[in-house]
Amino acid sequence: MAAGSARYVRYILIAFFVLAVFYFVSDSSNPVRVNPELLKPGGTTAEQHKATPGKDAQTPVNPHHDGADHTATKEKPKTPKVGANLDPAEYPLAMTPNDPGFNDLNTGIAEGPRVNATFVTLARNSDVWEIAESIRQVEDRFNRRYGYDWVFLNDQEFDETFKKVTTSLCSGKTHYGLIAKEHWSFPPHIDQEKAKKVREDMKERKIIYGDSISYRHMCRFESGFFFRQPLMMNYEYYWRVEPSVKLFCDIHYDPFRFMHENGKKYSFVLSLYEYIETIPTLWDSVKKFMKNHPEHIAEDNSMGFLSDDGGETYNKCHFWSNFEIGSLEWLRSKAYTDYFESLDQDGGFFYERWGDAPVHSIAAALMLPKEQIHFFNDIAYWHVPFTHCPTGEKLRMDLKCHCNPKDNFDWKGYSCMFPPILHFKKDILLTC
Ligand SMILES: Nc1nc2c(ncn2[C@@H]2O[C@H](COP(=O)(O)OP(=O)(O)OP(=O)(O)O)[C@@H](O)[C@H]2O)c(=O)[nH]1
Ligand SMILES: [Mg+2]
Repeated sequence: MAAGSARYVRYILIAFFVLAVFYFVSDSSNPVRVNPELLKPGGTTAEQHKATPGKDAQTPVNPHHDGADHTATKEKPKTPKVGANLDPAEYPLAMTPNDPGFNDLNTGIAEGPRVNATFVTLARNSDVWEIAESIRQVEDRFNRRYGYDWVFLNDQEFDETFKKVTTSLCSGKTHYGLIAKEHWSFPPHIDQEKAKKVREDMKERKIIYGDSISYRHMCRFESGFFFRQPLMMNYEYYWRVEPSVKLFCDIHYDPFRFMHENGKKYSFVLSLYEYIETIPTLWDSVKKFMKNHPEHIAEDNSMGFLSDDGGETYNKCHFWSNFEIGSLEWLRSKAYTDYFESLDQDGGFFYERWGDAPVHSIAAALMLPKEQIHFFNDIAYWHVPFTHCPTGEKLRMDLKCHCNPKDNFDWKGYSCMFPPILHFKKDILLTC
């Protein structure tokens, strides 16, 4: 009996021993329990990006951080210093490879001041996968280091899929706004019969979007209302992003800061001629506005970009507004809102098919001094069917661009870059 118990005790001890060995072996075979990204100095995850304050907060720099790699000693990662109140002079913009910080693309969140700015997208729920592509491009090439917010606007409620997909892709906070009916409908002064006849006629003449009511609401909304949506009232600058656009080069500096610190109010990457069938009387309306409001016309304006005969006729040149970085405060100014009200009263959004691109461009060219309009040569961009790709090889290599310079639209026949180069000579040649 005693010998039998001893044998049981031996079995139990052996079982304990085997279990202990098994536990230690399995534990040491999987030593990486921490996301390695988190061990890198300044390493980021989507969650960390979200936690990063976009504009107001100021977080202290780790006083022990000396720039060395402490991964091996598992020193806590440095907390990036970000905030609206930081001195821009201490964080110069990395505009060229010689500037400090140019090579910091993979060291996590960019330190320095932030501007009160947001991305903004008007979209339908059905645009979700196309806007997902655009967001991914913008985040990969720029915003993953900055965490700027993103505002989505729609004339219908956004659905859960749209919100879930876009929020998962954006590094900053996301906001979803429903557009008020009066900003997406016919104003009372529009004669419905007349507007209907125009649509039927344009359909027959096969004018693109000529028979569409929603396209007209979209153009009027982008011309006169997006910047006064309640969500947009929280910001001073915007960057417009449309579904299915591409960015081809890394952006090493903060374009919002560039705009703010250089007093720029409007910017573009592509300019071209408008389809005249869509705006036959737009210039007459503009001339009426200029006559009624000479006080809003800038002295050093860009009439030479819009007209080849001193303002008598419009040459159809405009900045392509599916890409814009601009000042919301300028769009909310009395000058711009007087301009929009005047055009809106004339009814061309519905009696013709005025696009927001010529509407914004004419306003910028007439009401802003030349030096407040900027051409971002280094932001390489595609919206079907046109590409802006910097032609300078060194710039493309420095910015790791993946566009073919032969696709660059700037010098092609339908582009308006030739007049702006002449007209904005001083600005463009010095800044690109
Ligand atoms: N919510 C909403 N958004 C719209 C509607 N129509 C267009 N949009 C958005 O308005 C912007 C411009 O519309 P697009 O259809 O891209 O117009 P476009 O750029 O002139 O034409 P494309 O060459 O087709 O891109 C895009 O961001 C669209 O997602 C609409 O009826 N409702
Ligand atoms: Mg588009």
